[in-house]
Amino acid sequence: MSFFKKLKDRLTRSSSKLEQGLETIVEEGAEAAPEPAAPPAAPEPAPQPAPTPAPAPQPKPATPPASPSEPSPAAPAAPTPQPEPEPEPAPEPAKPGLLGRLLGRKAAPDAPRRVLDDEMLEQLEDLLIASDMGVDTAMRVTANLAEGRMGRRLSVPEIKALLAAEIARIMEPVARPMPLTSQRPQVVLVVGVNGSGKTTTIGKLASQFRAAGKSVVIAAGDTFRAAAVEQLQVWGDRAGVPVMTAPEGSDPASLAFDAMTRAEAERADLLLIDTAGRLQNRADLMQELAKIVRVIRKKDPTAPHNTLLVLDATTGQNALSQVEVFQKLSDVSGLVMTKLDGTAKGGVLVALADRFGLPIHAIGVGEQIDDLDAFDPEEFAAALVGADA
Ligand SMILES: Nc1nc2c(ncn2[C@@H]2O[C@H](COP(=O)(O)OP(=O)(O)OP(=O)(O)O)[C@@H](O)[C@H]2O)c(=O)[nH]1
Ligand SMILES: [Mg+2]
Repeated sequence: MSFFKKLKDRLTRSSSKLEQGLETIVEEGAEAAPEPAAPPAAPEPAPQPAPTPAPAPQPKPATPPASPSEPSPAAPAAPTPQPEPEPEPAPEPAKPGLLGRLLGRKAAPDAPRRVLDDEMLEQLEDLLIASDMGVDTAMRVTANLAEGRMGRRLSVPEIKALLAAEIARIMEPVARPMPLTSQRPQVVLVVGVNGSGKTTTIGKLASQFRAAGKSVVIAAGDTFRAAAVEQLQVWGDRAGVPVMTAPEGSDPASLAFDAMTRAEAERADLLLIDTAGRLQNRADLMQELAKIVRVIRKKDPTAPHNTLLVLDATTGQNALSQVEVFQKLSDVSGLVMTKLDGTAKGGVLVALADRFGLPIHAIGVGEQIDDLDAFDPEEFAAALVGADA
């Protein structure tokens, strides 16, 4: 099953809530008879002032969690249509972007339509806020959607397409796989609150990197909870990756140091360090993370090369404050969002992208190894609003 299909199937708590809301909004103000004259809001030459600088020209390899030069197995290198550098508003249908593709599909001609007015915009905004997109982002999305379209009659599929295009545009700049560096080992520190999915994500990443031919060492740096170590060992056994452990309650920094020593001795490509999410207080957590960093820097002053913050989508808006907190505690270089299955708060990812601009490396939609994949903005946007990609 393609990851998009999985994402779409599993993001339904978010998408069906949005979908139902859209249907209600449109039906509520729908016009009695479909005017034959009214052209279905065609993908007019994007009227937006395109505040985002044309998505960087770097080609985006559709590789999952990381961007190795070699393809990683979990990403069957799906060709990602690049948002073509838009030429002057083309007189003729240029290559359709997401919006064009979505709108290009035949909408039922007699689908209910509603004239876009202020009241409808406000309702759309509320709907987006209810999906945990946050007030600022919801306002921005609806404002851009409205640009040049006030007074037009829109159907649900058209609104979905417009929303998806707008969301994809916000997320495009942050969709970046975890960069793979030439350092050996490349040290990846994984942080996040208790239960966000750090250990599971490390297990999935280790398996995927392993399958891509990388040598990996895991440091079970959560010495707080014995179960965490066992959990990692299960993942490690499955993936054939060594897991360095230490007795419960021992110093995670010294474990990290030992793991670093081993990873260096074995010339491992990657060292993934798990950390505890639950500590008595923030100061303790900060101290613990700082000590881990200090110690591994004795071995490699440039480490850690990545600090991944793992966020649980079901916490909704709370994820925003977690980013703020962890940016103070550590040098967060990228995000992984887990548990997008099972939440009606998927919009929070849009808010995160809009607010922080931190790279989103991967998203998790379940508990199995291949339930983690690179973040693709168009697919995510389509899945979130319940459209086909
Ligand atoms: N449905 C779903 N569950 C997930 C996902 N990622 C992780 N989980 C589950 O979330 C729970 C917590 O995951 P952990 O990986 O233990 O989280 P953690 O951050 O290591 O937690 P602590 O070690 O307590 O700080 C586990 O039951 C995982 O199976 C996901 O993408 N989807
Ligand atoms: Mg854990």
